[in-house]
Amino acid sequence: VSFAVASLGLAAAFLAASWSPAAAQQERTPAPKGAAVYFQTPVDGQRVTSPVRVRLGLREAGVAPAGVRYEGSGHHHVLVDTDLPPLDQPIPADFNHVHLGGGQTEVLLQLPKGRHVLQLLFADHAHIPHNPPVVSRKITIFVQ
Ligand SMILES: [Cu+2]
Repeated sequence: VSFAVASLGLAAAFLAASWSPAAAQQERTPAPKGAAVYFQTPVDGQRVTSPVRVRLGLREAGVAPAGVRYEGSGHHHVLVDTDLPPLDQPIPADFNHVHLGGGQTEVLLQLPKGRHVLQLLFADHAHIPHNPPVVSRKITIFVQ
């Protein structure tokens, strides 16, 4: 009896593993050739006041609102004081991950005083980063 229970436990664990989100992950959208994102403002090391007006630049790709599947496009995300999220799933939506889901190319960020690190990450209609990811350098700003 104890052997049967153990086998069932293993079978259940195997099923759980094979149905995990990682196993069911979607195929990532290929990055548009030559695509790049960068900060127009602020610049690295800049002293700013909140709200911080962040203006984004994009090369060799188009902007489309979240949910709109259009070849060679995606929408912007500003990462605030965080490292890159997992690249095979939708980018989280919280204070540290700001989605410009309407297709905006600039955003006002409310930031507490102090040092902050910002980075841009472009992603497809489903908020999943392209393959390879279209990502900017990190910049550091100082909110006074
Ligand atoms: Cu998004």
